[in-house]
Amino acid sequence: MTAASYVSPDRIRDRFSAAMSDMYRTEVPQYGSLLALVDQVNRETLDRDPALAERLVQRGELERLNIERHGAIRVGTAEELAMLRRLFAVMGMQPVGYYDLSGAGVPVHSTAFRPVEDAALARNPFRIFTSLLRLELIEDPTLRERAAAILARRDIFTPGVRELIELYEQQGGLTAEQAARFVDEALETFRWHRHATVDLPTYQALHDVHRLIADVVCFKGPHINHLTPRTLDIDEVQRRMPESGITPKAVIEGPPRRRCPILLRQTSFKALEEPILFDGDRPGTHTARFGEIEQRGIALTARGRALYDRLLTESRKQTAGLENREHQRVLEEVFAEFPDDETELRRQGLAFFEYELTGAGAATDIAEGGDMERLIGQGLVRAAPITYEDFLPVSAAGIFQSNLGGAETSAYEGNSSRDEFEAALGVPAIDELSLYAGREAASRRGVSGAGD
Ligand code: OOG
Ligand code: NI
Repeated sequence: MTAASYVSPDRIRDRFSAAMSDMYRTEVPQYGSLLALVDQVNRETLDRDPALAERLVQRGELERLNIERHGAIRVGTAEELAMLRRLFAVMGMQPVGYYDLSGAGVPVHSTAFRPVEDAALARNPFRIFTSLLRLELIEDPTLRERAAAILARRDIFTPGVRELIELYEQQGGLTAEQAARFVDEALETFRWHRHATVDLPTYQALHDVHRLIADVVCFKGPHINHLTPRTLDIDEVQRRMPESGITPKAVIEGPPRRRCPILLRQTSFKALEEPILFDGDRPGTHTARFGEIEQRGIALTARGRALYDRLLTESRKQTAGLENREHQRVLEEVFAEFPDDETELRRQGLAFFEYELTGAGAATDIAEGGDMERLIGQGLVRAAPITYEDFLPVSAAGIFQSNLGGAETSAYEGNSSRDEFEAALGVPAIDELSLYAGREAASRRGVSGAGD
């Protein structure tokens, strides 16, 4: 078998993401309504703003917009996380970033499995925010051991997917038939299970410590808990959600609305209370699955990120308890300090850009080490913002909390443990900033090396 006869990981990811979306649409009809609303608002936004449409086409992002999704799952053990890493690798997805949510009262730490190469991102940037439960944060030792014992009994992977993952690793690829089977088998891990694996008192005891713990421990697998489309106007979708019969969470997470969007803005609708069956077919309910939308902006450098973090912290003192409109108004005031102009973002080294020669630039001999801003001013080079492909810990905590009904707590503060997370994962999580920096640096070389 030659490499050419294997299906590319990009193709497998694309199919898997579509299959996951179909499955979630059947399982959670509100997700279908949200997709329709996002699609409608995206169309209107593009009609209203042809310059935005043009920029998206140039960056190859218009095509990916309609298929772009991120989802989230939560697992219970190091073995589960390590196997997931191998599963996602079949689809060209690697662990990027480390998110510690314990400081926000959520007993998990997380990474995002996603493609990293430009071409793969352009094809389908499908990402899965993956959290590992930190059982060590359960104080009661009896309950902690009980949770660990329950988790030790389950296998969240089908025998078929285990075989196919091994086959992929041995062969270096999957044939069309194997890839099709892989998609079907892998999907099983993310499916909803109506039967809990425990009795009601056990569920209740775990739920009383933290609803998230019950969600991770009491089921056969890590059901996908949301799947998120990307919108071009999150404020408008939030405003219209009630008209589609969807109740949004109180406020939009992340930075305020800006002329040059930065990082990531997110909002979600409340998790559904769904009927389940405990041991002995005793009926009950569980609340875990919800819907979310996101709007993506430019990736920030370490310096830009530090400014974002500082302003966000400052704003949080003032926005506590405000409804969305006031919340946004205060955020905008505080973020007035963050330059909202591409030239300034570049000059101050706050955000990442990709540089390329214009037609005129390609026809000119450009000296190496030339000043980029001058070349841009002369119309020889074009700078395009690099889109942020990752997540934000404070926002993620806000999404978790709005769905767990938990009040903010600092119960688990000071417990960051990247080393332990990476030991469980089996590899280091890739540093997201290095990916953006690498992309920017390569584009700079492309510009100055063009005449060589
Ligand atoms: C994940 C919540 C975080 C995001 O987009 O930041 C998240 C979860 O609830 O499992 O999805
Ligand atoms: Ni999400």
